[in-house]
Amino acid sequence: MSRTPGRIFEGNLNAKGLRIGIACARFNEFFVSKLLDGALDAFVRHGGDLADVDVAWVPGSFELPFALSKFIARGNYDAVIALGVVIQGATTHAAQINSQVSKAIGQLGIESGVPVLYGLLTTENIEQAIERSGTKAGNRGFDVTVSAIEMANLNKAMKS
Ligand code: INI
Repeated sequence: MSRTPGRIFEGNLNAKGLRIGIACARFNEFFVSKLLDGALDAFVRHGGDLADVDVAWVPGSFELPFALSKFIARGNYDAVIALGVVIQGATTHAAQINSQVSKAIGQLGIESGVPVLYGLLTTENIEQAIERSGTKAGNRGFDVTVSAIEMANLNKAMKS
């Protein structure tokens, strides 16, 4: 017996008319600026208008949830994205930032009703950061922006 579901909700990858806010951590800016380049490239290549992207810079990844919540409070974004790079050092500092920030970002996404996307690189070393910010493992900023476009459109679809 074949089963037919009711409605199936999906977000398309068309960024035309979407507005997004991108929070960027200045710590490890060398890599974060590459992630931002990738994010803007993805948005434009999917039909978005650069003028519809706002960017907020914060000192480090720990401050990303604050900027995301400010974007959300402005009320005019279809999705918001966090970009940061946390590289493990000799202490547990990076692990503490990662756990705090991933929890806070996840919580914002659940509570706000606005899609919140996690575009942080959490790497063991600089080489892994290089690989994921525009070289052999792609560009995490590009990938997370495609997901943001999909989630923004899914959110619109699920409202009707
Ligand atoms: N912030 C990062 O974005 N990446 C890091 O690797 C990092 N490390 O390793 O220290 C980092 N620290 C700064 C932190 O995010 C805050 O800006 C700072 O603690 C002030 O609150």
